[in-house]
Amino acid sequence: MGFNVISSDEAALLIHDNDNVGFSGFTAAGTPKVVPEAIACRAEAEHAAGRPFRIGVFTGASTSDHLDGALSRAKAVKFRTPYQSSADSRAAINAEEIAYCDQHLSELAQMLRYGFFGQIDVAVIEASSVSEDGKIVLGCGVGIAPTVCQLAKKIIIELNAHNPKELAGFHDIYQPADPPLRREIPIYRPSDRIGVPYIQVDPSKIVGIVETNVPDGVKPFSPSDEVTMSIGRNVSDFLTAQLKAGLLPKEFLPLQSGVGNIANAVLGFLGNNPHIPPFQMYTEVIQDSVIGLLEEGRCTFASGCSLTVSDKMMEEVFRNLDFFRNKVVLRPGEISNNPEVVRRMGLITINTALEVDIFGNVNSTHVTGTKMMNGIGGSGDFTRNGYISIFTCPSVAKAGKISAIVPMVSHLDHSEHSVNVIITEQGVADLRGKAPRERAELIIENCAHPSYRPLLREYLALGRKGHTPHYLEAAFAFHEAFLQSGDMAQTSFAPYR
Ligand code: 0RQ
Repeated sequence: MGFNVISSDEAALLIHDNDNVGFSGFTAAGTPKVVPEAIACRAEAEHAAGRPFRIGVFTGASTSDHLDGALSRAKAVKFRTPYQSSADSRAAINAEEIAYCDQHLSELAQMLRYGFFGQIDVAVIEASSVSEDGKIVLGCGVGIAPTVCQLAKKIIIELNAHNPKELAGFHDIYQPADPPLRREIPIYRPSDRIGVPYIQVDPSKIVGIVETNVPDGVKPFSPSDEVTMSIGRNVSDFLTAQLKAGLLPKEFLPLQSGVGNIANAVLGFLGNNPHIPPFQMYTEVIQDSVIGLLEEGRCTFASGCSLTVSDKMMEEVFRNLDFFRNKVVLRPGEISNNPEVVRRMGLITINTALEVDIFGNVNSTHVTGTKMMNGIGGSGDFTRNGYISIFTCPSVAKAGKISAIVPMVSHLDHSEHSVNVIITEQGVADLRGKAPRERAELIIENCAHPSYRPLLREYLALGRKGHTPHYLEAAFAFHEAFLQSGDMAQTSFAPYR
């Protein structure tokens, strides 16, 4: 190979204080592993020598501890976008040590091309292979890799031998032209391929290849508990009823589901539901449960931005790459999450809320309005444009001391105008075509935990006459009670009566 093979420490020396660095990957899948850790060590050494060293970090979505964890602990991150889910990164963001821009995932690549975030100095890309003429075959996640490869002055490749060469053919790399020249994204079915299976770069930009052999390290799911199972069952029953009522086409519609245990349980129930025909997925993260559904033929095709499956499941996929090659496609985030495609294909979207207010507004990101949890991720890309947009969450958190259903959300990510259906373990509130007071009654009676229903009914009764019957002085009484006593159940509306 004509490229310079260098160590991760040598790669880290190619990155300078204040650089904007774009990384491949989406979740832990396809995220570089050894170069970010070497950058973290370099930052620590620079700080010990009394010199500044902090970079801007741009990724497709969340990463792994190799990246967000290591760089945050080393205090090496100045700016971060668009999404993270690392405890160390979260702590630094909430301590205001990292400036975090919580961004719709589908929009970041185009915003980088438009120049809204400044110059990308270096791209660090995990690859399965790279050819002399600059064709890069990625690992298991794509994210913003095509765009940062195009924009960066220098490209560092982490060539990960753990990825089999046969991953070639799984990716569909396509970048839309920018306005005013953009045409429609020509995807009409989840299985449509519109690009090429590699990223083409100018080989002279590749300044070094770092050889590795490290798995993505995705953790397996914890077994579903009763609450998660009930949410999964409620989603599945709701969609079956929609089919029976003729409100969904009889062949069903492509599904998007968020990440995590709830999404896993939902997919499990849909897979086992004989009333739901075999379906396709057009989603961002293809997780363990989807692999099982593909094998069983319950899911016939999965389009995503990453194969985020546990190491054990990944071995299964790697053993059967020929089976999966015709059933899976990995796309850049701006295509897997593209609002135009989501609207055209009519996706059933299922995402997770932290809290929901009685009028149907959703907070997916902030605890008590101030502390960032992870970020909006792709939930907004899908919710605003889906055929039916569903939000799920347990009705209470922290052993019942927090109600997920509140009078007014303490932060707004998805407004009542975009949210169609709320589903908790208690039941379903179908908000379509309902006025605010009707929505409130449905959410309180069907979704709130029984122990919080009297308080929520009391708030609604307090509300002033108007289209949306809020009582602003008391709108955050649940949150204030939690901040003061650690328990939302201590809320009292007596002062407002
Ligand atoms: O706390 O971790 O201390 O136990 O929040 O909650 O119920 O385990 O659910 O892991 O799915 O996370 C919204 C954060 C939910 C996530 C969110 C506490 C709760 C627990 C986690 P512990 P659960 P999850 C996909 C698309 C972004 C939007 C999206 C998320 C912890 O799903 O980031 O869907 N979504 N993006 O106890 C305070 C409340 C709470 C609360 C729960 N109201 N107040 N704490 N918790 N409700 C992502 C991508 O784009 C890749």
